[in-house]
Amino acid sequence: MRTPVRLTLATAAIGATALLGPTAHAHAPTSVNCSREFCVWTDANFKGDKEGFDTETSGRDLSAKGLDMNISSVVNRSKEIWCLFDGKDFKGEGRIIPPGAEVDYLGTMGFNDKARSLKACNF
Ligand SMILES: [Ca+2]
Repeated sequence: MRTPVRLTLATAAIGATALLGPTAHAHAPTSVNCSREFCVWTDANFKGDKEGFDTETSGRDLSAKGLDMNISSVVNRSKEIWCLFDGKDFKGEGRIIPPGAEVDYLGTMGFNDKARSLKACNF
């Protein structure tokens, strides 16, 4: 009886992988809606890999998402102020991204590929 059970489990795993399809990214796909939340891209002009954040998924460790020192554009469609930091754990030099801001190239703020952590920050 054990062998048929194992075969069933293996089939289920393969099915789940196939469902992700060729466009799946290496990191887990975001569940954040970029029309309402804070989103970042690895390239300028909102291109490249995308990741969304809400106040519960603030990126203390951006390296886990492959974003460490790689973010080049951001959009803040949340109602909160977001802050980018060039150090881990919200330390170092920072940049403020107010609600409604669309920054197509962080280099204009002197911050291209510099962010190592980010969060919604209230002053
Ligand atoms: Ca980049």
